[in-house]
Amino acid sequence: MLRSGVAGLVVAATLALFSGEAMAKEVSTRLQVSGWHCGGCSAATEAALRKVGGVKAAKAELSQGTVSITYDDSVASLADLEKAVEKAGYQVVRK
Ligand SMILES: [Cu+2]
Repeated sequence: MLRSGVAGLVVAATLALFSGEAMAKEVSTRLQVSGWHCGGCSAATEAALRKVGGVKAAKAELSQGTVSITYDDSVASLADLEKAVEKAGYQVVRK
């Protein structure tokens, strides 16, 4: 009785974990950034973005002047990402 109760709890916790993951909405965006001069600039921008809550990945393309970001849009907004880029000292080019 006790044993099956514990097993049931473990199953419930596992299910909750999986459903929580399925509910997180991951979206990707690419921002055009100006003000980069070298790889240090793009790396600093990536690092700043990765510190934003909800951001899963940030990958800068120095030659393109872009940074691709994957984030959970129930946690972070596009405005949060732009703010992080600007706080790092660069500008987001809005098309
Ligand atoms: Cu630089």
